[in-house]
This record gives sequence, C-alpha cells and structure tokens, in this order.
Amino acid sequence: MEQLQQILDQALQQFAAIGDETELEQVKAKYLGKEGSLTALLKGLGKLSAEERPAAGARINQVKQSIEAALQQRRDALQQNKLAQKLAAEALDVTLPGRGLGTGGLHPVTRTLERIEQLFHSLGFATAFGPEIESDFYNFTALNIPENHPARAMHDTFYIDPQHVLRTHTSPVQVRYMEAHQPPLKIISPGRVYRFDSDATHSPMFHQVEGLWVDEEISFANLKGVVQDFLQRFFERDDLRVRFRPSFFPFTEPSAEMDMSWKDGWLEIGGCGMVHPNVLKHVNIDSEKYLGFAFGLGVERLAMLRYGVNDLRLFYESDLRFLKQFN
Ligand code: 2U9
Repeated sequence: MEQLQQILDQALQQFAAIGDETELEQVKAKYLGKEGSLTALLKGLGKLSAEERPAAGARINQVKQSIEAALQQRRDALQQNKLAQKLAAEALDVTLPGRGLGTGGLHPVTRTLERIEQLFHSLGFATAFGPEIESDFYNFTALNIPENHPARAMHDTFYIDPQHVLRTHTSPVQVRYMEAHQPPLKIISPGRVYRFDSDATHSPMFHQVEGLWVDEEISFANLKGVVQDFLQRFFERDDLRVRFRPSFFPFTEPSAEMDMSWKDGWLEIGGCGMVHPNVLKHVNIDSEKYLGFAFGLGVERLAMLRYGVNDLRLFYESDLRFLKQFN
C-alpha cells in the first residue's frame, strides 16, 4: 500500500507541473486509463484473499477519488489561467483620453451657398425660403408656364400627385414672397431643386440661387451691375466681365442667357430677364408702376468652377477623400 501513496504523490506532483490542458488529459491516462497504474492495482484485487479485498479496494478507490479531484482542480486552474490571459490581452482602459476627435466640416456646396448669401447680403438682398414640395400653381401656373409647356412633362418633373411636384426651381419662393410683401423688394432664394436628370453635369437634386429686385425704376443695367459685381467678388477677379445673349423664359420678358469671361473665352453661368407682367399680375403687383429683374444661377456649377471640380456627382457620393479637401 506504500505503492498507493507513491502513485498519489507522483500524480499530484505531475499535475501541478503541467501548464497545458491537452497534456493534462494525456497524463491522466497514465493513472486512470486502461493501462494506468491505478487500473492495474484494481485489476490485481482479484488475487487478494476475501478478507483483504474490501479494505484494499476501499483504499485504492480513495486514492482514485483524490487523483480525480486533483485532476479537476488542475483543469479548473488551467482554464482560469487561459481566461485571465485572454482578458489581459484584450484589456481596454476605458479611462484613457480619446485619440483625438475627427472634426467635421462644411460641405463644399454649403460653403458656396454661404458665400453667395454673404455677397448678396452686402448688396442689400434679403434671403427667402420656401417649401421643396410645391403646388402645381406656384411651381408653374403663377410663373406663366402654361398647361402644355414641356417643363411640366413627367420626364423633367418629379410629381408627388397630379397637383404637387418637387419644385423644379426656386422661383415659387419669389412668388410667395411677392404675395406677402409689397415692393420695393430685393431678395435671393437659395435652395434645393429637383429634376429628372442625372449625368456628370446634372444631378436629380441640385441647388439654385435666384435673385429678384422689384422697384419703380429697375432696368437691365441694374441687373448687369448686380450680377457682375457678384461674380467678380465670388471668383475674386476684378477683370471678370458679363455679357447677355437674347433668350426665352416664360416668366421673364425680355429674357437673356448670362455669360461670364473665363480664361480665353465665355462661359454660360445662368439666365435672367425682366419679370413678366403676367407673373406680377398673379401676385397683384401693378405692372404699370413696378418693374423687376430676376436671375437664376446654378450653385453646383459655381462651386465646380471655383474649386476646379469636373464631375458634379462627386458632391453627392459622400467620399471623405473628396470632401476633406474643402476643410
Ligand atoms: C420670378 C420671376 C422670374 C428666374 C430666372 C433663370 C432665368 C435661369 C437657370 C440658371 C441655372 C436655372 O439652375 S439653372 O439651370 N435659371 O435661367 N431663372 S430667369 O426668374 C424668375 C424667378 C422668379 C417670380
């Protein structure tokens, strides 16, 4: 039975020295496996006399239980170690300060809109806003755009229902403003507009800024002065020139396309005209007494020229590599 004590001591020693779970299971077999030393002793019980057998059997079983208990203890300890190691490796110090906050910035189109507003404010223009879902009346009828005009066609206009559209220009803002205010009035209306169109120079949503100045003596000369002054300051070029080419819009008469000098030639930059008497009639402004000019500019186009961007779609892909360049 000395042998039993030796086996137990040896097992406890060996278990304590093992640092790996698989190895532990292998060593277990040395004692408790089919060929294990304890198993051999149990098998040997048959050779003992009937008197000796119960006591010897009980002692072998005691040792077996001790070994099993030690084994389980070692398994638990190894698993605890493993967990502790994993936790240490993945440790996070939640009390550390952050690694620097990324600062946001304004979108290039927003920056352009702010610049436009600032420049027109300095010329005495107020800013007016209006809804992006407009009635057919404000978007078309009040602007002298007849029922069968191509601008109303489904392929240009997003219809919400037969009477409502996503505004195709910001002109309805000016109509609403004229309904609510008497001349003299001097406003710009910047904002989102929508048209069913998409390529490198067209986006289904884009921004316009329109201007309107209604007073008793307003002429094309004032219009040219305002637009030229704005463009010169916007592009920071005192030598920038503006020219008009005759054109047609239902809501202005006469109408013109505006070009500005750019590099060695001319570049179309917007449209303009004297507000059509029918438009003034719709808002009960006496067209015998008052005159007004109006113009429209594309904001993305201004931003593209100012920043040297050659594809309009870049503004709306939310690619930070692009957007970060403006901040
Ligand atoms: C009222 C009366 C008249 C605004 C005008 C244009 C000509 C024009 C384009 C410029 C670039 C649209 O974004 S764009 O493609 N606009 O050519 N806009 S006259 O005329 C008005 C507006 C409001 C009450």
